Amino acid sequence: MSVKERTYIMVKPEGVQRGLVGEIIKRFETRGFKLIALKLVHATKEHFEKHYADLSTKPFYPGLVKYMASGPVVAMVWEGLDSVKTGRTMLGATNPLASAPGTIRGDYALSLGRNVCHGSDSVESAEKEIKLWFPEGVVQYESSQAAWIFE
Ligand code: FUP
Repeated sequence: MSVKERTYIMVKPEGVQRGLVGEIIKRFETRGFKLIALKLVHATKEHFEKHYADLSTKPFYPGLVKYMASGPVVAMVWEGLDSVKTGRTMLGATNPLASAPGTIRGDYALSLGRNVCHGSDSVESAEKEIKLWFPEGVVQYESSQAAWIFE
């Protein structure tokens, strides 16, 4: 059964520098998700060490953290039916060599370490990531997406 949930989506530094922010926002908006938090932030290495804590034993972790802190990222929370799983499908496989055309990575990325966009991999990670990036909370508002649009 489909459930309404929230996911954390982040445009990575090269996505911001390449001017892909609007394109990524557009894909989530037109898919039918509701934007409930958004900011441009140049976060510290310490912040990314927390964000990627699950990967701390991996050999690529130091480079990943250094890269992610090298420039601003766009942090967003999107809400809607199955947003975590659908968000991952929209992103495509982690390694752009395997990501299908039509996905964000399949359309815009060529290398694993520069794969344009992050998306939570589970509802639990989404909750943790949303708390980490938006400790101030998210905005409450009625969107134009009337309930009858969705089954
Ligand atoms: P994803 O959930 O798709 O972002 O993938 P992971 O959490 O497994 O990896 C996080 C980021 O680490 C990836 F987006 C890119 C980077 N990475 C590498 O640089 N090398 C690897 O071998 C695996 C991941």
